[in-house]
Amino acid sequence: MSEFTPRYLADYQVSAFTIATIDLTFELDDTATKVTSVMSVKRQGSGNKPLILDGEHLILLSVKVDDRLLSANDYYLSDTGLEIPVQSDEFVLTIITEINPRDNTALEGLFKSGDAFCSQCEAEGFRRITYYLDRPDVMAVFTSKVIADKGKYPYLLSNGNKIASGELDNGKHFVQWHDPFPKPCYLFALVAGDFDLLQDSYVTSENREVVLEIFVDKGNLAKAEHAMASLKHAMAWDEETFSLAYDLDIYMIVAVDFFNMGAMENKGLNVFNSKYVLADTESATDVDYYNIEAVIAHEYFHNWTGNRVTCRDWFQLSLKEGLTVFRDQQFSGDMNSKTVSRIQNVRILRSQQFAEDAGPMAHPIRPEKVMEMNNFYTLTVYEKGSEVIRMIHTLLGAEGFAKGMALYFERFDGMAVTCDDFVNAMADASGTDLNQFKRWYSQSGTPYLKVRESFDPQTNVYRLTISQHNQAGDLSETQRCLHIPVKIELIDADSGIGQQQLLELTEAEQSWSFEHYQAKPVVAFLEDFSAPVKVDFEQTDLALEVLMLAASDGFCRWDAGQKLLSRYLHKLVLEPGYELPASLNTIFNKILQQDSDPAFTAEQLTLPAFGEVVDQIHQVDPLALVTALKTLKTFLAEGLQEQLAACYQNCREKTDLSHQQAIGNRALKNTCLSYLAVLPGADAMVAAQLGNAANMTDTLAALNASAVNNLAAFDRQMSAFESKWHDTSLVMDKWFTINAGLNSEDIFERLAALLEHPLFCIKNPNRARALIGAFVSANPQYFHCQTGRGYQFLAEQIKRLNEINPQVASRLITPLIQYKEYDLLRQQLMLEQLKGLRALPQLSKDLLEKLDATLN
Ligand code: 0A1
Ligand code: ZN
Repeated sequence: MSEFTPRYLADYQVSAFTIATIDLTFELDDTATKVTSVMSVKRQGSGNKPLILDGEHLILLSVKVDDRLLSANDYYLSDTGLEIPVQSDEFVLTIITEINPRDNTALEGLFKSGDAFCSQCEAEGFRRITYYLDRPDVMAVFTSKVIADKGKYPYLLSNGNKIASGELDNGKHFVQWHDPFPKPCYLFALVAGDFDLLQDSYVTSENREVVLEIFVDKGNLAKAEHAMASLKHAMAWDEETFSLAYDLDIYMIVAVDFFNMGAMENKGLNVFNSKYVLADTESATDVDYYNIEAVIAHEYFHNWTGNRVTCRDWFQLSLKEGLTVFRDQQFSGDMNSKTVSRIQNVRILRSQQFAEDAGPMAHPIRPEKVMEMNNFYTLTVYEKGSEVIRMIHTLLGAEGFAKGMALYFERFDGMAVTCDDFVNAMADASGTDLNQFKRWYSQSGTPYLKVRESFDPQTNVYRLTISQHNQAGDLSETQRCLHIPVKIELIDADSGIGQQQLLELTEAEQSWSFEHYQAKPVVAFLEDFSAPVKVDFEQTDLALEVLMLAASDGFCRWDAGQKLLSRYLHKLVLEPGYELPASLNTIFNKILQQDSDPAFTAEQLTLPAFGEVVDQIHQVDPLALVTALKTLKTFLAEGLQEQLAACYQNCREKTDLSHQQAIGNRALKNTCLSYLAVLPGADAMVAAQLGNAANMTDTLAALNASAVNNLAAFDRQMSAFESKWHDTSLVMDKWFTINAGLNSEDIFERLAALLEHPLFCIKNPNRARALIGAFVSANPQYFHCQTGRGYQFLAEQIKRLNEINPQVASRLITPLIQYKEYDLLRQQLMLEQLKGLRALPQLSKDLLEKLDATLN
């Protein structure tokens, strides 16, 4: 049970004991909360194994087996748990512990978020509350009584339905909750505080009347409206799409300021990072609104995919996360532009997940070895996991997939199961063989496809050959052929008519022939990004331009443009004086003039992100890439200045737009602004937008343009913004982020001052990420500067966070452990910092796992 030993999927064993019910009582206190836990425990199987409970950072006050109070000689206590050598097969275990929520800066278990008490138990936080079998396959019925001062904590919340409440002595009160659904302890939640409450209701398709409650900090009631509307949309969508209705009489959401992740799906009581709840047009951007809708839906969808059917063990995390991300992506696509939503998914995958899959922490979507589970809430498990589910959806079709979902719930409702169980349900319900497909669950790395084409004008036959490869080049013994759905469209060069087809690649190399073509067709490859792969397909500029305008699939139209832009970025990196062709301006002018959804046009005009291109160029010099991006942007801005200005003006003048149209219009307008702002004399334009902005989207776009181009008025503009918003925490996060992206030589002095700013608080994960994380991801020019100062800055902050909040520290280290993506100079500078961190005396398990994977 040593703290630093890895665990292996192959070692899974059924628990020696189960817990059918747990009755908890919390006597809340900032530094000495008393937790009484009464459990009915039962041995599973034969033998007389001892009961080994997990527990960390706990003070044990007493242990009782049935009526017998144990003495210290009756059990073994360690830093990680409590071992009780019991003989009986069935008994009542009563444990009393004491915990210190105030000093819990790791934000796992029970902690204080501002004035409120709040819990976070996934993955293994419940063991910081009491001794327990902290594993997802132990499912118990929870009853929880919360006792606290009534004045300070008028709301006492936990999972399920309220069954009792009352007054106590000394100004205290209590509320008792009962959750009828057996659940693993990672879904337990407790919140106590003084909030404003937004109430609503929803009648499910099964005619259940559900009370909906959103708890927010006082004064923020109006900012919860969008979250509430999103919740109701999600509830209706899941009924319509998968016939899944909500199952309790109450659904509660609490927004807190101190939270490591986005949100948590605790049964009936979701806890949210306030960033994913609070919004009004003045203080939140269009992207914030979109993300709130997506995260609210994600957590709601977990009620079925995660809570009703949960994971057998943590290696199966993608069972619930990949599936739930897929569900929230489908929902977002239905609620907004499908194509633009899909483009956003792919951007994240390509710029971040591909790098993770090529780095030292690469793992299959179902990892096989884990030291710190919190390190595996990754883009791979979530985003690639969702792509894997999407491929099943593509192979089975929407109907086959829905049947698979129905069978999955029929078989496994109320159980803790595996990824294989899910895939088997999909296969059985649809009659599809998914055995080879299952390899996606055990192979890491991004596969890439080599595509070759030939056309025979004699026979009019067009032939497409696709081969699959892994990162290392060829498929090795351990990396076997995957089952890959490849959606294509063959576009007839003359008529522009397309023929769509789903190809199933299952071998190392396969060819397909298409007849009756008068001339070689143009191929839109991997429509809708039908598989999470890289593609090596040499298409001419001309072919890409045809695709940009004529492919039926919006994703392919966008992707062709990205490929064209990446091609020229590549050339600029390798040959800095490279002269860009005028044809680029011609085609992007056509894009600008097309009569298309403005949100989509904005995506087509947006250059590939730094991270996307890093992934495409071997050991890239990051500053050469920064320069290439600037050169390309300036080239397009100069070449299209008039048209961009006209489009900008046109967007500004548009009124009478629907809500959705207005969002697209702003996206296009602000994309134009980001080009125009690189040209001399942009100051007035940026200042005018800032002066006239009626919403946060326009304000931030202007401030960002000011920061990226280091405009003269930057400091003045930021001061004015700060004066206006200093009391609004989520907006001040944005202020820190814009500051971190400033393209100015004195950035390190500025960062030092920002760390000392009265509103900077490293213990608040949002704030830490807003400054440190934003500098690292949005300011490549200085993060990667030749002196290594950027890396040093990051390492210093990670060192501080290692002791305060290991999860946040561990996420921030990502760019350093991916050091092999960069040139040798950066590699050496990053390694220096990594080695320094490895030598820290009190290294957390989170950082240790990543550093050892990187340095060994
Ligand atoms: N299950 C949540 C994500 C989550 C995971 C871990 C946490 O703390 C370590 C918190 C939240 C989700 O997918 O939304
Ligand atoms: Zn999730």
